[in-house]
Amino acid sequence: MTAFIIFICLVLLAIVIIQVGKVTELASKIKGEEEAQYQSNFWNSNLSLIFMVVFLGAIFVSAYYYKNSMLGYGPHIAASKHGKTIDFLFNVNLWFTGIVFVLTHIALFWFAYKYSGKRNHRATFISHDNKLEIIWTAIPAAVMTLLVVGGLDAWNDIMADIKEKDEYIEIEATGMQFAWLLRYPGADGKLGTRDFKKISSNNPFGQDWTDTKNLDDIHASEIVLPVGKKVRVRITSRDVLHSFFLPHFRVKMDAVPGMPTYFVFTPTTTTAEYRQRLSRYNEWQEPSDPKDPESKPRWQVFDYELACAELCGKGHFSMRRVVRIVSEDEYAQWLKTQKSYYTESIKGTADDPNAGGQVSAEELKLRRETFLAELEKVKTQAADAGEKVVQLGHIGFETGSAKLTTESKYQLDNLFEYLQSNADVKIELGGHTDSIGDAAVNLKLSGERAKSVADYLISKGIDASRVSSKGYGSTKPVDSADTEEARAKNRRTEIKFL
Ligand SMILES: [Cu+2]
Repeated sequence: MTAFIIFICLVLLAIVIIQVGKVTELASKIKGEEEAQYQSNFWNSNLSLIFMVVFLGAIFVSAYYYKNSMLGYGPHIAASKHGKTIDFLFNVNLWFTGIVFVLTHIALFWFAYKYSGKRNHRATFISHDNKLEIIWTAIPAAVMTLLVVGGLDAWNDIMADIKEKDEYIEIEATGMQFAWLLRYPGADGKLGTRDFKKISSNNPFGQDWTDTKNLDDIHASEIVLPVGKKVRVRITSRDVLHSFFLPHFRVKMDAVPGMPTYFVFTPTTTTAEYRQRLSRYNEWQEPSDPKDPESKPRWQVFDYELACAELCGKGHFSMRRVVRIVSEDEYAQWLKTQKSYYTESIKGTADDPNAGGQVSAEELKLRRETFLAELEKVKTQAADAGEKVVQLGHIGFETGSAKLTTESKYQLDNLFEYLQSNADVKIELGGHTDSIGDAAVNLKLSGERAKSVADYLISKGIDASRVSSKGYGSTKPVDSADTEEARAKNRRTEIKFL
């Protein structure tokens, strides 16, 4: 029994010895791992400090490197009045967030370095600190308020509509898949009314041709604007959402079907000035066509552009339009070369509800001025210069009849007015036809037509003794050629001073 107990004791002793060895081994193992942990903490904290320097450095270097490609920097300063405000606000925000960004990143990596796990270091624990809470709530709140109030103020300024006394140009941009349709108001300065039901291939805006404001409206293929003048763009859409975007002017406004929007801005830099500005930068000296080193440098072919900033479909990219900012003189000249869409494409066609009976106020004014000047010139010409004859244009008769068309009354009223204020003038109205048809019939019709003109004037109150009429038929052609053009010239009514 004693031998058995001794044996058990020896076994237990052996177990204890083994266990103690194991524990020692384990303890030393743990000790080494901790050492390894501290070692790794040391490397991580130091490397993160290096990372911070490289990271922040790269941010500053890349910002500096690309500064000439960013709107608002280098050559890309805003080309509109409010654009400068927007750029300023962007910069203020960039500075505030930039400073915070840099400081928080420095703090983040510095803390990781400074408080990395080290031997004999213990973490402390802060449960709550009122002062700290107040500081980090109050400072961001104050900064945010400053930014928001400043931004709101600028926003109200930028989005304000035209005021009553303002002098401005109003143009219209209509987005469609896939183009911008551009409309100018013409000489009267007013855009005519539209009705979507009237939209057709001949009438892309759906203009109402019975509205005289529409008659001088211009359809333009590019935006041309004078520098320094306030512009109001009326923005609409014909189909889906588009967005009217002039990046260089910091103008962006959605074009919403059924809901016209607008944007008011004042361009401050002409295209030529902007190109000049770009020419001072090396990257703008590169050839405009990368495949052709002989092509013009990029700055010379630069143009402001209108884009669509809404992904509106497959052909979205093709909505680009060129925008040209020019001097006031150049603008006036360009405007003169633009033709009224009504006069060019609608007048006299089946789409014209006026059938020539309605003429825009501007055109009437022009007709009147030219006509009165012509009358005055011929009246005062030297007696030996031959017969004093003026063509009475812009009047017409219904086919085969002596009945005057509605449109005729405008020019007849001008003549009436002239006779009224020149009491010494006596005239003969001569009717002329072309040589087509029976000569006797032509003679009779020309006489009747001249008479109906005379009758009109007499009915308005001109003394019958001052206005006579005579039909010449085809006996006095002004052009004897056998062409339709010549015949059209020969069909005429003349005013002869007696
Ligand atoms: Cu679009």
